[in-house]
Amino acid sequence: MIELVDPLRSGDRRALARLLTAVENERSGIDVALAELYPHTGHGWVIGLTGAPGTGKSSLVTELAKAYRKQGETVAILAVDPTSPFTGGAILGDRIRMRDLSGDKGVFIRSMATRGSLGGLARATRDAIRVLDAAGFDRILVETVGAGQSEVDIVRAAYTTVVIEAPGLGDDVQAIKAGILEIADVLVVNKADRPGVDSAVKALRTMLELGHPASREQLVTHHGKLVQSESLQPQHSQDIWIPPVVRTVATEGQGIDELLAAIEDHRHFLAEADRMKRLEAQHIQMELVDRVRDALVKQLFAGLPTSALDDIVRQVQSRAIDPQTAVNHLLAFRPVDVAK
Ligand SMILES: Nc1nc2c(ncn2[C@@H]2O[C@H](COP(=O)(O)OP(=O)(O)O)[C@@H](O)[C@H]2O)c(=O)[nH]1
Ligand SMILES: [Mg+2]
Repeated sequence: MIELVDPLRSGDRRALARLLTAVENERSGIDVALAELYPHTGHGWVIGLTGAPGTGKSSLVTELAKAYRKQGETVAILAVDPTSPFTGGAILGDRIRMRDLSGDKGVFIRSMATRGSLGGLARATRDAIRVLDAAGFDRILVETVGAGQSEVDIVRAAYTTVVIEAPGLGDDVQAIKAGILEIADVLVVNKADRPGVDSAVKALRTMLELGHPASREQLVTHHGKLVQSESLQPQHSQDIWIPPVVRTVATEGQGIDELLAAIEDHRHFLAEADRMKRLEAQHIQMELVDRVRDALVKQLFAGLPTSALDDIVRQVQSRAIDPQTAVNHLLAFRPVDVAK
């Protein structure tokens, strides 16, 4: 794997594709390659785009990519689908949608599906973004289906998070809005050619007004549980960013300039007063917590014979011990216990 890093850095697309496959499949040797390319990351602007299926994410991503290309910037698109165990039909639709981009050497499109746990996907997404970043792309667009946890995970990797809504998708959308607002840096109401767009925009604006500044502070507090460092907390009230609401018709390229401008405004906001540094520090801390958690779980279970686990399960089942006591036993378990 490590021999792919130099070709990756000099623009070799096959090396890029192979490294991404290795990330996705958690191939051995990928950690060494990721360590090698890490110093070359931190340059591309990572934009997360999330929203319910059918809101027009892929269409918008395509339009954004075209616009960035016009400005002479290179673009990588990573479509992450936590709901699909394989890259199937939806991606075919995306291929057709994104065909305007095909043949352009300044664009790279890749989709990634769930393999194993959601946690595994979050990790693979972060690593894939780093590979694309080290490959030198100016803009990295990450599309994820709005499926709860994945939205939150994308925030941990993206600098600017765009949440996409569309009118007429039903009331369940309404219910998740409050949660979605907390992660949005830019809100898009796509399908502005459809009826109901005015009320959708109005509803969002109302929720934003109700939610500010409290909801943004909640987000920080929520992060604060993981991230205890003082320096990561907002220093001033002007640290609060109010997400703009942008109307678009992705299929006709309408509102794309406004969306581009909103993303750029957010980028400038982060560039001021060390905000970017603090955001990145937050991301790194959360990532380290995730990785340590994964590593400890793996380490613990690797050292635990199946018989010992079976035994503890039986004890819980027979009500001899409760689950938390069982966890304490598991945590205190040493391989030497078996030898005796
Ligand atoms: N009327 C209308 N249809 C749109 C618009 N944007 C996307 N669509 C259509 O909505 C469907 C879903 O779009 P897609 O980009 O695949 O959504 P995704 O599932 O969020 O990625 C496709 O048939 C698009 O052509 C829009 O602004 N107006
Ligand atoms: Mg899509």
